[in-house]
Amino acid sequence: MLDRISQKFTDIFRNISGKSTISEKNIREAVDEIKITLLEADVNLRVVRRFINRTIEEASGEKVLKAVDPGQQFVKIVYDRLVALLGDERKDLNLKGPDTHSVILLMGLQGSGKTTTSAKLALKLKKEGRRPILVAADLVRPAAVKQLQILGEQVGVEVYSEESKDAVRVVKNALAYSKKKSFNTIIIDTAGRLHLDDAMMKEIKKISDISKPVETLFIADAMTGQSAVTIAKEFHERIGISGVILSKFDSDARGGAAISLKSVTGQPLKFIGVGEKMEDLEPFYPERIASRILGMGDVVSLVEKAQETIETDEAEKLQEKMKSSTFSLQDYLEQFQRVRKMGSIDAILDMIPGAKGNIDPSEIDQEEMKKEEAIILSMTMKERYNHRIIGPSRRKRIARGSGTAVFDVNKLLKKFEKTRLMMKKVAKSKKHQANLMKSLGI
Ligand SMILES: Nc1nc2c(ncn2[C@@H]2O[C@H](COP(=O)(O)OP(=O)(O)OP(=O)(O)O)[C@@H](O)[C@H]2O)c(=O)[nH]1
Ligand SMILES: [Mg+2]
Repeated sequence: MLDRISQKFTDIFRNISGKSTISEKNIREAVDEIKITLLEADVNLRVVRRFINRTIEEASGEKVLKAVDPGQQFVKIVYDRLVALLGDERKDLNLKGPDTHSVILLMGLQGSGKTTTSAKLALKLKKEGRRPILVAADLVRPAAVKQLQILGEQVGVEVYSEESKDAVRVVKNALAYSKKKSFNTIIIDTAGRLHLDDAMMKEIKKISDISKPVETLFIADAMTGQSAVTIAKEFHERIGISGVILSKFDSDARGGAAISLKSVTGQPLKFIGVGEKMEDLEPFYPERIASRILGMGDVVSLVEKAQETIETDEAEKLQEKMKSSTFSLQDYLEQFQRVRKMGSIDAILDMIPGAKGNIDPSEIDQEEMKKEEAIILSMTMKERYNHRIIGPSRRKRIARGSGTAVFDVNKLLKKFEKTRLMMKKVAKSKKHQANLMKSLGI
């Protein structure tokens, strides 16, 4: 996924970071390379131009903070611009409440992944507690209805179908049926064509008029790059789409469609298809994709989030504590609480470059964290600040107070001691953020 483009960006960034100062010329050179990279990735030309101009503007005007590595500053500018291009914030489906009907209409060219995505969406929404039904409104391709029925069965969602050639009528009947059977989410799979044609547009327009979808989603095949983008735009102009799902993103090394879609159509990317299995549908997060494209993990947002949650002087104090070995169980507890503020463990692991391979998420047991937190909360302040006083009888009391066993208390104290030692080392060597996180046991 995005291998080729992220490799190029990694090379460009390696070049520019590592420089202690950057000149206009360095920026020009890096920007030129970025331009070539984006064009090679099949990003829309106008999008590239705008992106490059804004980047130059910001990079030249930017007051590079003394404390911050200028190369990093440049990377941050490129990252921020890319996030903006990808749509800034995550946009979820706009569905109505469970007591009313929400229609989701899927459209796109032949083979773009409409049928597969319909079933994936049905599964996702079912898991979220909605009552979805799939409607087979592709009556053009002979095996289309059967395909949807098979997928529907696989995800355990009913499929509405009729022996008919009139897709508009099928949809009308499906709506009545759904109301009667109290399905609240109606997902309509429509026919694709090899090219845009009037008959297809007219049919979809009619289906849209009678079903009044809350979401009209264009399924764009990531592999087709710019042509997917041009066609999405056409669909938006003629029918009006509310969002895009980018399918086959798992096979996309270039990322051109992902980068251009939002800015060319004006409509957000809502999901990405990342495989052929029914579970292979992921929410589209502009920040995560930007980081993947730039080949840097979510490191920028990790740093930002860390800054948000840890006040600067607090962070300094923590560093001091780590170095001087005064890091206490109370600090350890506060780390847990901070981690929680930063989001889930999985989200944090996603952000740390290299962590995915090196840290096994299953080792980071959220239940374990809760347990450890309960244990520390059962200690007195004196114990939290000086863990050495926690002898056998205190351990027994703490275990009782936290609803755990003495074994758990012992385990936590051992882990804490080990963490302290590692932190001391890390703080001294000012190693990578990932190491720090690792030593914190997260
Ligand atoms: N790797 C990968 N394959 C996908 C993805 N989405 C769909 N496919 C595959 O793409 C092919 C076409 O998918 P369909 O869902 O049949 O596409 P469609 O748009 O309904 O096609 P028509 O109904 O013929 O217009 C199938 O082989 C799918 O398994 C995806 O996200 N990743
Ligand atoms: Mg289909």
